[in-house]
Amino acid sequence: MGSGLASLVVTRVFSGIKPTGPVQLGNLLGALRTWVDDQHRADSTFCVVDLHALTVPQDPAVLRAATTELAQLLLAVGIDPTVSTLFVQSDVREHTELSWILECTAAFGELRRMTQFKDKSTDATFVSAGLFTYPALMAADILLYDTDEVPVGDDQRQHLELTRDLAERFNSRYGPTFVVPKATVPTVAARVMDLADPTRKMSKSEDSPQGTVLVLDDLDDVTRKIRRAVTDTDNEVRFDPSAKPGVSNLLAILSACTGDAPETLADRYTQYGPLKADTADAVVEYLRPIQQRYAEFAEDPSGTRSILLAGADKARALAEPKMHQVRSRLGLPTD
Ligand code: ATP
Ligand code: LTN
Repeated sequence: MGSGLASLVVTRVFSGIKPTGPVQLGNLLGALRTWVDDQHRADSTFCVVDLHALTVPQDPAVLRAATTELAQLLLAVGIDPTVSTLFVQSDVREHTELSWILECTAAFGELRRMTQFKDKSTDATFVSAGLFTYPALMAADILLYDTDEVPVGDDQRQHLELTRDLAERFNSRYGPTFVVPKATVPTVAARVMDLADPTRKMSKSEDSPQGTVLVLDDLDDVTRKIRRAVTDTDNEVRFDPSAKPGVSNLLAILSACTGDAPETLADRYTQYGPLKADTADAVVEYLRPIQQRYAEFAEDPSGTRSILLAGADKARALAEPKMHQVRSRLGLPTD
């Protein structure tokens, strides 16, 4: 294909994030920083997936505020609504409609194998049916927009595999309808680990205040948490995530902030202290401008809502015809 034609092929990117708590460093390094880059090379749509937050009970006022704050944080991180589409999932009703259809396309056994479901249901006192069928809603989010690429952290790979399977199954049963998407996972910091327990993923809804760096944390707290990160006792700086999870986590974080490979960075240190100090400084400098921009967006909630409503209009313009096609394929009324 000549270069003129190649430039006409548009790549579509879609991703989502749940308003389940304040955004943490793993969200930023594993997903959001890719979103910001992607919007300049692809037709990009980003979504605050509030319906996904409902898989566990939510206080309505807290959810409403968390949704607005998350959108403001995405703007502060660099999502530009003039080049990409930013909207709230529940503003576009087609997500729930397609979700039901994909629940009927997914097998019970497939959903039961999802590790996120197993992790989140194991110690829960109440396990909603929505927590179980959650990946079908995620697949609906993605498939409504003819998505080619889904920038996510490592923990979402399995959900993306299921999304691909559901798209292929639907296409083979009812005729070509959905683009089969693929996950794009960063080469570094795709799974940022908890600083206090580097064997588990940093997460915004887990209760680990010392192990979780929040993007809006006081910057002195950020430094303190990173300097106190759990490492091991042999004092050798080496990038080896399975044998040295704590040290490797710091190297991955520093790498994501500086652009240098973790193995190259490891060669520069002989002790943990300087590695921790440099990582803390790099994260602080990474977060500082985001925090400043967030403060500006946070002053204008009605401006934020206008951006989200305009984004929902743009999203609906794609979701409605796709849903019409799906209904027609299935023999549901379309008039
Ligand atoms: P929760 O604790 O409520 O499950 P979360 O912090 O895991 O939330 P999500 O909203 O589920 O965050 O995820 C948003 C994006 O951030 C996803 O692409 C996910 O893969 C990515 N992500 C989440 N945690 C990490 C992490 N520790 N390292 C890298 N990427 C992450
Ligand atoms: N399931 C994801 C959040 C999510 C998502 C999406 C990510 C919901 N819908 C669509 C990418 C594309 C999670 O738990 N992080």
